[in-house]
Amino acid sequence: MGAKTKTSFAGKTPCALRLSQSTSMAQLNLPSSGTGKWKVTYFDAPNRGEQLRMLLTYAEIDFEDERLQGKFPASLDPLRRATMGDDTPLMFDQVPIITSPEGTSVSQVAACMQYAGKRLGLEAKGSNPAELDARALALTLRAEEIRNKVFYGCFKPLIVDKVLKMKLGACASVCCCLKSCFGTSDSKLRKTASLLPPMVQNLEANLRTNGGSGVYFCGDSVCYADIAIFEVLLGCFGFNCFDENSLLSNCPKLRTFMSKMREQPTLQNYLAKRPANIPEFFAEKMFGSKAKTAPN
Ligand SMILES: N[C@@H](CCC(=O)N[C@@H](CS)C(=O)NCC(=O)O)C(=O)O
Repeated sequence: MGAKTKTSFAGKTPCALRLSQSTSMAQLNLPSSGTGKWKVTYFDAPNRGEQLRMLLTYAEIDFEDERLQGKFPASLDPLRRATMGDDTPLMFDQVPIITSPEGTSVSQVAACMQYAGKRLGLEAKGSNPAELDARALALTLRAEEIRNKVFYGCFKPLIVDKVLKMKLGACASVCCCLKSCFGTSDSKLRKTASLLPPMVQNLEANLRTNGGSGVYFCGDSVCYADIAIFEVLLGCFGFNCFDENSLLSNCPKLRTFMSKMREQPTLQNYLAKRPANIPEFFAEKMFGSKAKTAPN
């Protein structure tokens, strides 16, 4: 295992209490190698794995926050199949993964959200649970599409720019030429940024067509999909090229959703500690100097 930092969040409800009292681990045929605590394994960054930390925090679970330290992606090597063989907890040599108190590890972040969400009582609730869960999973996968297209799409140029500047010094014309070869010119970046407004409009439509109160995305209460959407939007809104107020000006339901989520009592400490500008924070962490995060 690589060096890691463990961060515990003050939890009030031990997850063991949330397991069915009448079902033993043997009946469930679960591995018995768990630590008794939920564990999130991800890089020491507030990106794809962050929604899992937010989910467990929202549910007031005292979890192990395993943050892989060191260079990306080498810090993952100790956990990979090449190192650990079939004992690896990683199905696809990637993180995030979530590990249950009994030792079951799940890969693919949407599956992690669904698995932990359902176990912790944060499934989509209503009279048609199978349909609602399909809706929740679809929304969680949509959150990943938004992350891949918009968050990482806007983040890539920042990284390329930093790497080029580090490798090539201040040679502006070479950097400019390489940036356009890598597809990170300003026009391409604007094109990437232009993907978010229609996605936001579409989320508004999905709140409108939610059978419940229309405050959350599935039914009347917060489920794992709400956490996924909230977390990715917070990350995207951190880029300089986006202004949350104007993006949401004709999305009354999404505006209400964002403020309701921001007001959740169990997220208050977490949100207060979370960096306001995730792209800036991540770039600083990777490159250690002030970075401009996207075109204005
Ligand atoms: N589709 C996967 C994507 C996971 C993924 O790309 N993880 C990245 C970090 S964000 C990773 O582990 N990269 C290291 C590698 O692939 O070697 C998911 O939803 O979890």
